[in-house]
Amino acid sequence: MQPQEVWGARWSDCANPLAHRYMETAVRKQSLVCLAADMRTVDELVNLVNSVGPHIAALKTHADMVDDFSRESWQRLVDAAQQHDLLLFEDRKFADIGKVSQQQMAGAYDIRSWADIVTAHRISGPDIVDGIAAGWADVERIGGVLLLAQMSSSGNLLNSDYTANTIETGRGSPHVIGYIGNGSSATEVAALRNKVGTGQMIWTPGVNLAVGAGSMGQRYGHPRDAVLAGSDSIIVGSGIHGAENPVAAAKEYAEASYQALLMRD
Ligand code: S5P
Repeated sequence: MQPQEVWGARWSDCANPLAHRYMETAVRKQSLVCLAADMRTVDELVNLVNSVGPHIAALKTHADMVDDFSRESWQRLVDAAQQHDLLLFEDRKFADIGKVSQQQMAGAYDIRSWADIVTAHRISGPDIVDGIAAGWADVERIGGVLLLAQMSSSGNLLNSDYTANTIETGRGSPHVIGYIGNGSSATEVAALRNKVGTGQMIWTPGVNLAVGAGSMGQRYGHPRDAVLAGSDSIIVGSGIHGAENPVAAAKEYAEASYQALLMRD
């Protein structure tokens, strides 16, 4: 099947080329899984990506939790992501003023040079998006921002007014490819989709085949329910890297998410 048949309005209405790249990869691999590769060493990261790579459509990192991060060691992960046709998504959750965010795209991690997607909070004001985009422009690259419109953790402060303001910031921005939604609640994802419309993506953490409470306030919903409610990518961490057999787990999440996409109107 062609991506436009599978994705319908999402394909035709999402203008951003990065969104199309993700959607094409997802169809080719029959997976909406973004792997949250929360590992502490580059070796572990590269091994995990090389084993589950065929079953995932994007790769999310937290570079600042990696003990042996260096520009040289990280290049091995960037190469692995490229080999598996994965957009590389640094979950930096920027939250400072625009000009500081621009500088934080550089620095020791030099996120601007290798990340295709980053996350940002809306809390400091709408200019954070321009700051991040300026960071990419400094190295003549273009990337996409996912704004945190909801969170999966219990007790978070992102209420529905905040969500509405976040969508207002992102709507029509050439730099905002979509939003992070709360995958643990199909009701919240559906409400977010309703506000966002069809023109931008929603990526959802807080999904696990074992639904319920996770550790330290994390909450989990079923990947199928998140996708049916309007999620375009399920962000899965421990469900895959914490499984006894990560490859088998990645296949299960891929199948659950892709079947749900095919069922979605
Ligand atoms: O609200 C959020 C937003 C994000 S990006 N809740 C989250 O859990 N995340 C991220 O998703 C978090 O940083 C982690 O990398 C991943 C969830 O991991 P899991 O092990 O709970 O699946």
